Amino acid sequence: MSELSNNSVFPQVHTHPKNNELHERLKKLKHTFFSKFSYYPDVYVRVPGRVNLIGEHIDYCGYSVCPLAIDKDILLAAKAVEEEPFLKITNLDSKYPDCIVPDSNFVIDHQKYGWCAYVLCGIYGALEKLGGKPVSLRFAIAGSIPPGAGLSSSSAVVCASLLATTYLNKLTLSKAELATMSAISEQYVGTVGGGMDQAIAFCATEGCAKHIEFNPLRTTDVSIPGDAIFVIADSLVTKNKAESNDFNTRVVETRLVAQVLAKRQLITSCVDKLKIADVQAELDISLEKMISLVKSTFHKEPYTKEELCEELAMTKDELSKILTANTRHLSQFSLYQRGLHVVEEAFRVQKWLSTNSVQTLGCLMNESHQSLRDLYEASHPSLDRLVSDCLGGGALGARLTGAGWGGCVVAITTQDKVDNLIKSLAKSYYKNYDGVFSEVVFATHPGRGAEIFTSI
Ligand code: NG1
Ligand code: MG
Repeated sequence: MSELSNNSVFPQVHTHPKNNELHERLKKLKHTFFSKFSYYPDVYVRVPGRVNLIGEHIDYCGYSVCPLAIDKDILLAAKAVEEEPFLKITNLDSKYPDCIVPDSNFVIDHQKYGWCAYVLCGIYGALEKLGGKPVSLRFAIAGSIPPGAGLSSSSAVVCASLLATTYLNKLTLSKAELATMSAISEQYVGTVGGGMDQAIAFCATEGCAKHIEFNPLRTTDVSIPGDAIFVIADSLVTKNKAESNDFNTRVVETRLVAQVLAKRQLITSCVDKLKIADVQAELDISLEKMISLVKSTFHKEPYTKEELCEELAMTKDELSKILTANTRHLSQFSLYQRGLHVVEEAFRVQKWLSTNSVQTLGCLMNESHQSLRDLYEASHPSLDRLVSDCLGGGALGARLTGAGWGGCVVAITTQDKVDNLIKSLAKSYYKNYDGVFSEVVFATHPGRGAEIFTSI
């Protein structure tokens, strides 16, 4: 078994996993596959979930982020077959119903396909790259990433599906290409996310966090300083991003921030999907200057469509092109708050990369959470309570991770204090919780990126 370098091309096939627990899970998947489809898989892929340490809600603005891969993952066993229907999918967890897709001209519809829409996104992304007729596919999936918890279970499914489909269709691609394709194809589910989740899924290095930069995608190992340990705690509030417009609302508000800044600063190359980082690059100024610029450009009251049309010298139809299908009806946009969060959070990433002090990292995480709560309005009362319980339990910092509105928090502590933090959470936030505690609160070990196995 080996890892894939960023520019290395698939297939780089590993025979079987060295890790026993993983081997056992893959064997179980193999047998389920056989009992379902009456033949054995050709290939197995494993794609990890992630926790984002700092840099939240800024990847889709073009700014860099710093996640690490966790050891919870999505496993997918796959086989190419010469028969109809085009696709059959099964999941080891019976909560997720099987799905059959007759031919490869499917339309991705989250309402119709439910969880399988994410599998279809990955297949669709791979088919876009493929000339000619694709092979029919049989997939069996098993996941250990809690869904809707901000640990990127959806992206892991998309990446696993895209990777298996490209492999079975004999496409040879680099990790960066696979990550970029997966990020684009996940958008077919209707949310206009950035590329963080797919980039860490493919490019993670064991033992390190990653600094991920976009346009073009670049990843650099970030060593975790001193004896720092990150603990993940699930608020148990789930959020399905594809079923609400909260996420896309934030994305379009940041696009509007970019448009207004560009207009005021007389930037002429204004495209519909202009990002805040593009404006900064055009102006060639520092993040400190961007922070002042946002503060001096926007008023704190929400902007109406009429005001934006006037500000941008646009018609309502032109303004609509900047919005998404599920945000076109909105009448108010909080530009000051969203813009300020983005540039200050990008600045926190910069400071994060230049410090080795665990205390400073903790402060940056606390500031990030406050900003996500107050400026970005992406928190939830339960997340705020969990963050405060983490700090009460001795963490040096804690923040919501992932898109928010539910899901997990990530806390930073040191090796000697990790047990006390976890015990204290058991007595505070989780005192009435009767599920498996170790599944909802756990220390992370930065894990490997996506892998392919051929013999189980
Ligand atoms: P979640 O909802 O946690 O999977 C989303 C986006 C990321 C990033 C974060 C917020 C997708 C697939 N993922 O993650 O790109 O924008 O929110 O930092 O849309
Ligand atoms: Mg997700």
